[in-house]
Amino acid sequence: MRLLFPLLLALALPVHAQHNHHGAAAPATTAAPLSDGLVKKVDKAAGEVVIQHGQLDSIGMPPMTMAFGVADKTWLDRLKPGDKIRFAAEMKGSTPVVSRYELAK
Ligand SMILES: [Cu+2]
Repeated sequence: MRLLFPLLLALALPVHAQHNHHGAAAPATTAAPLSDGLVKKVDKAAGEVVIQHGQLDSIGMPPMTMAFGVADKTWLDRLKPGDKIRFAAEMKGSTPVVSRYELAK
């Protein structure tokens, strides 16, 4: 029993630390954090914007270039290829959607 306890403690600690880290990275009281993105293409007919994005923790995505829907279709008139944005993404059903964004300086 004396040997087992420290072993269990050692096994339990990393899990606990990970849990705390996750909680600190995504506080429940604030909106999804903004991630960096570069607008590659705007497709008004499809209602999509193709964004080269960084890590998106809100929808569990590694950096890549992909199409997103938009929460507000008027954004498709404002965004243009080459725009650097900071944006939040969320899943709407099975579609990743830009839920808000701001132009990056
Ligand atoms: Cu992606």
